[in-house]
This record gives sequence, structure tokens and C-alpha cells, in this order.
Amino acid sequence: MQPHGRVRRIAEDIEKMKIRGAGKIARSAAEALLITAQQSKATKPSALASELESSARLLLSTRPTAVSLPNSIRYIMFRVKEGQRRNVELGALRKLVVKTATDFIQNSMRAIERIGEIGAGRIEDGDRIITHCDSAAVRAILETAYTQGKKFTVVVCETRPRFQGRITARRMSDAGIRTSLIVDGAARFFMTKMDKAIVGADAVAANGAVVNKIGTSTLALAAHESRVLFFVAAETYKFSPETMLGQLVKIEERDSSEIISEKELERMPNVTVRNPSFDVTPPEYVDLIVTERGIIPPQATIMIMQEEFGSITAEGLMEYQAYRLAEEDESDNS
Ligand code: RUB
Repeated sequence: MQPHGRVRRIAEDIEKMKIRGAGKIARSAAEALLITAQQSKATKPSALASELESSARLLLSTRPTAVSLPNSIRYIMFRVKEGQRRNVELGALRKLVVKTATDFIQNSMRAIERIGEIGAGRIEDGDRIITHCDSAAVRAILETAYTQGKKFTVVVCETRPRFQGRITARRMSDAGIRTSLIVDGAARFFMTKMDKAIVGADAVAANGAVVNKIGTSTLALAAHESRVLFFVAAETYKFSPETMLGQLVKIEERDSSEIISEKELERMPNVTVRNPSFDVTPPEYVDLIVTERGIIPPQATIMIMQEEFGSITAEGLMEYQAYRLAEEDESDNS
């Protein structure tokens, strides 16, 4: 059975990036499962569970890199399976999904707020801070620090090809924070004048490597060279449990039309366009990760993962991993 129209719309919006940013993607997926439960006409628990499974599959096929997406689905579907094992009735199963999805969404919002408070503690008067792409967690830190009366300036990389840096610049401007917008290639030029670099994450691997918007690892390299502190702001549901089993995070490669028109490309028969959407910053280039549970060095990621995901069996992890896009490519967590 096809997922409900509203669920299909959410999946399409994630795929087309109308819904974007790892946290928002995860909350929207939770909302889609909630809608599935509310709109279902199933007459028995197993039928509701299979409708939820088909929504989950559709959502997981949208974008492969943000680990927050399978983590939010897992958070809900594990409880559904548990409910089925306990033979809960249809009404109770529906309520369970609504409650679990609502809990996930609220916890996610609280986590961002908490990251804002914790991270703001590391911002000092006079700081010059560079960021990349658009991250709600990073914005929470900057906006909280500004509300606390701290005086600092921000430099935002425009973040080609989709220009999410402009979203950050606009938000900073709305908040009253003095901000410069630069082309991505100017990041190293400005780095020597920076005090801190702060970015978000789509996934954090067990070894503390951070997967974020393409260009993040170049920024990290430039920060390292100039001895500028490199912070990552990430909710713990962006930690990738699969990487505890040695799996790699899949790097999404998007359409060439984001970079160049088909017509122009046709005039260059020997040119292939490559458009990876994310890259991997090794833990050596990350000074600390601000999570809702506190600030950790990247090397401590595995400890948090063991606490958060320790109860999930390897089979449970693989089950949801298997829903994700099948093809393997040159993903890399090193
Ligand atoms: C967004 C991106 C963000 C992270 C974190 O990429 O890389 O830095 O998702 O964002 P895209 P948040 O625009 O391709 O989704 O802190 O909002 O979860």
C-alpha cells in the first residue's frame, strides 16, 4: 500500500531539499510516521505496522547521508516492534507511534536549545567566527551568545552549489549579528583573522569523524593550519551507530544541474560533473563537539554511542540500514 499523500509530500520535500538540514529532516520523518499512524485505516496492528514500514522505507530512500533520518525512524520503529511483541491493540499501537514521534520531535528541539546554551559558553567577546552552510545547531549557539550580550562577528561561506550560507547570513542579519558573506574559495584567505570555526553535522562516526556539507573538511584544514579552534555542533541523534559496526557513511552525490545547465554541459562532451554534497572531516581536525549532553572531544563519540545505542542489536541496526539506498560508492570515514 502506498504511503499517505502527506507522507509522500514530506518525502519529496526532503529529496528536493525544501526540507533540509539534518535535524529538520529527522523531525519531518518523525512527523511523517505520526501522520501515517493518525491517517491509517488499518483494522489490525500488523496492518498498521506494515503501513509504517512502507512510510519508513520511502523516507529512508530520500537522502542517504544525514544519519539523523534513520535514527529518528529507528527510535519510533523499535518501539512499534516492541509493542507488537507485547501484542498491544491497534488503538494502543497508534497512540504509541504518536507519543514516540512527538517525544522525538520535542527532544530534538530541546537538544538544539541546549546546544545553544552550552556552545554559547565558549563564545567570547571580540570573537571572529567562521561557519559554513546552514545549521540550526550552529545558529542556536550564535544567537544564544548574542542574546547574552556577547559581541562577536561572523563570516559565512556561501556554500555552493545550493548557497545555504545565504540562509545563515540572513538569519544572522535578522538577529542583529554583524556578518560577512564570502565565496567558499575565500575561506583560507579569511582564516588567519578568525578565532573559531563552528559547523554543524549530518553524521558523526564512531571514530569522531564529522560528515557535513561539502567544503567543511577544507575549512577544517585551513583552521588547523591557522591554529583556529574548530567546533562542531551536533545533537547525539546524528551519531551513526552503524559506524560502530565498521560501516561507512554514504556520501550523497547530487545532480549535475545544481552546478551547470544541461545545455552548457552538452557543449563539453569530455566533461563529467561531480557533485558530492558532503565530505568527511577527520577527528584530528575537530577540537570539540558540542552536544546536548555536554562538550566532548571527538574521540569520546564512541562512549556516547555505546550509551545511546548499546541496547540496539546488530541485526536491528542492519535492518534499517538495508532500507537505505543500495548502491555503494566511495564513502569514507577516515
Ligand atoms: C545541511 C548541512 C548542515 C547539517 C546540520 O546540508 O550540511 O550543516 O545538516 O544542520 P543540506 P542542522 O542543506 O544539504 O541538508 O544543525 O540544522 O541539523
